[in-house]
Amino acid sequence: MSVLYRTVDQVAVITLDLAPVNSLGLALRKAIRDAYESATADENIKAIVINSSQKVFCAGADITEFGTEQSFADPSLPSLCDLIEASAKPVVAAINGMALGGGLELALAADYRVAKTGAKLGLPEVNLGIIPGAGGTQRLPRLANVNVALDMITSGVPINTDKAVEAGLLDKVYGVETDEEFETVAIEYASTLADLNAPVLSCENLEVAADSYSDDTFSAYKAKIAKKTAGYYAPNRCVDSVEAATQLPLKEGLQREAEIFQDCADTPQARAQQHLFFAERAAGVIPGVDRKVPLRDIKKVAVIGAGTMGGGIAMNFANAGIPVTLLEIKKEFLDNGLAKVRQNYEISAKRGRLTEAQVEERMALFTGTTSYADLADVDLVIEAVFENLDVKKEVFTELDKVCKPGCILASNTSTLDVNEIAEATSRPEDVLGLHFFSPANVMKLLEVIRADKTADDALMTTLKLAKTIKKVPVVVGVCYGFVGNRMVAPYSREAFRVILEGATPEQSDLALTNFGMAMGAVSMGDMAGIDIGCMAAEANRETWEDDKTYQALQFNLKDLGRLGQKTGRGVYIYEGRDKHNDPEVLELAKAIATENNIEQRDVSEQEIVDRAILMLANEGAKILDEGIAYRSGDIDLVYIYGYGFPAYRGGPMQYADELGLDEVVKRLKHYQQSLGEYGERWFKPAPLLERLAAEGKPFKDFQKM
Ligand code: T1G
Repeated sequence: MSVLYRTVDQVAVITLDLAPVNSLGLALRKAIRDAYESATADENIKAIVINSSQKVFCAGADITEFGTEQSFADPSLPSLCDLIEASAKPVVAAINGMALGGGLELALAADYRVAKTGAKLGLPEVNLGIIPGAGGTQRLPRLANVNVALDMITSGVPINTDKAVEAGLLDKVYGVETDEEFETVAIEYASTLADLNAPVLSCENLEVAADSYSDDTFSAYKAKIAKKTAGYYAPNRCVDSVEAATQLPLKEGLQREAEIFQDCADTPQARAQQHLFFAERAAGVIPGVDRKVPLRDIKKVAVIGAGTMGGGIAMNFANAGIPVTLLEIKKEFLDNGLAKVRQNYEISAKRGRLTEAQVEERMALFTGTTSYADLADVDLVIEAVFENLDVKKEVFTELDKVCKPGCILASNTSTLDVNEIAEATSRPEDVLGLHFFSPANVMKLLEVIRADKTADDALMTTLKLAKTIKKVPVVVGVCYGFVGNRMVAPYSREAFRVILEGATPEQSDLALTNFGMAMGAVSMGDMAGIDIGCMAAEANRETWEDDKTYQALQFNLKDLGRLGQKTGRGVYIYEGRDKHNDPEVLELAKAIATENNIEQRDVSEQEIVDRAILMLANEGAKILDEGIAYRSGDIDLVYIYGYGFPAYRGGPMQYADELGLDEVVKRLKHYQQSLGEYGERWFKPAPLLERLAAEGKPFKDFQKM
């Protein structure tokens, strides 16, 4: 059953009982309607309570139904809310936990709302590229006010019970321990309401508080969120729908909301963001590994190397309340590392993100040492030393000697072979890679490198730990650059190559930022360091040395000592935070072009986007085919959370799926021909891409094992 129904002292209790989150699919909607109609038809029933048997109250509409007829099949969620709102008997929504999306809308249609301490109320539809579509944009501004509605609906961020009471969305909050106690007090409250003939409320009789908005409220609000929501379609539509609540009676407002909902629902952005919702959850499923494998206990962590990466990595654990030991070979380096960590926390405190007390609490979780012997009782060690295989092997040999059995030994390497590192120990089953992205305490992506002998429980333990430290973990296989850095090579190659062909660095960057990338590849190269990019290319020379123009501009700049931001000059000239084009670089590019018979021309924005972005998808196809990533959604998560790919496009693989793989092949083949020898060399469609395109299948249908 998806709904439990019982009566207690003339109060009907309708309990949503569909694990794990009471998602409001058609079956549950029907069950709620049937139970509700039984309660309204029963003359002995004087009030109705709607509550939940799950840890959440309700997670809203069933997202798996989106795009199917079931999503709107009768009773649709809007019609169910209208039915509840029309009740002649008082209906109390008893919110025990998260009430999100349609779950909150159901509660807003009730006459009264009570909550258990710790519950949260939110309308996160905007994160799925849509707007609340079951009355949220019409009832919330009426029950609370325009500002509360705009903030909740355009941000998608839930509010706690204090804020909900303040906004007028909750009538009571109970600090009871158990759901049983909560149900009892909710029933008593409903019974009292009925006995007192408390009014049965309907938003139909409610106007939006006139003093909570003015003529320019909505245009001003759009301007206020413009920077944060740049490129996204749904946030402004959320504002439009809330505005309709101030202009139309409820019935017409609900119709307007439905129109705007539909306008958002069938868009690439909505499909992209819903794809990412499921991709994040699917990334935790590792083929052939039992999700319920007993996990190792991680109580204490150590990080080897107190540099920028090591310190940042360690902060993640302290932030989660996990004691962390920082090890450095020299006391001076250790002290510098700990001072840098404290400085980072103090900057957060200055910005109001932390209190001074919290800074001290977190620093108290740090211990520093220069002796490996102090790592004897830790449960996980993360090595973040110099990116050199021999150095890393030495560290792992030492760790193998001192760390207790079962301690997980992880390398933060960004490119090296984790299998070789594992072989430097007597316990390869305990070894894996944890590739953090700089700044390690900020970037959410964590590539978890599963080596050939990594034990399942070690792998699943790190996936759970990643969530504890608020990272988005993606399991990847062993190859040069794993997934993210391997794909960034051809992407960046194209972004620089177009400069040799006549585009300016600014045009290259602008094409990609207009596409939605957080930063263009040329600026990213300057920020990471031109020498770093050259070093990575050198490590892979055998893959490109037949192309004399490969990273030619970067190698020249490196030889000129122009290493990017850190030296004030790279591709661009840097004056403080300002960045300027440099005519010298254009001259250098032209000289390289002439030397290599590259004809300079105007390169369109679309061509730059096609070449760089479709190179990501093409390399991603190879990665899928080699089993380095389990599914295309995993690759998308890497690019969304590690490389600033816009979520409203869903990631490089989703973007290719949305274009259609046959179109992707067509465009790659166009460049294969139009770019002469260079095109022939670099634009061959990956075999898996061609295969799926021929079968008319998207990347998302492919899973290697
Ligand atoms: N629909 C379908 N499945 C859902 C779901 C949903 N709304 N929410 C969660 N799941 C699945 C999820 O995929 C996972 O499945 C399992 O439940 C546990 O989820 C008209 C149209 C509630 C905070 O956006 O934010 O209402 O991987 O791992 O960490 O206006 O789930 O086990 O197979 O996330 O405890 C708006 C989405 C919908 C809320 C719980 N609602 N969910 O987090 O568990 S649109 C949302 C969440 C809407 C109306 C509109 C979280 C959670 P599996 P989980 P959790």
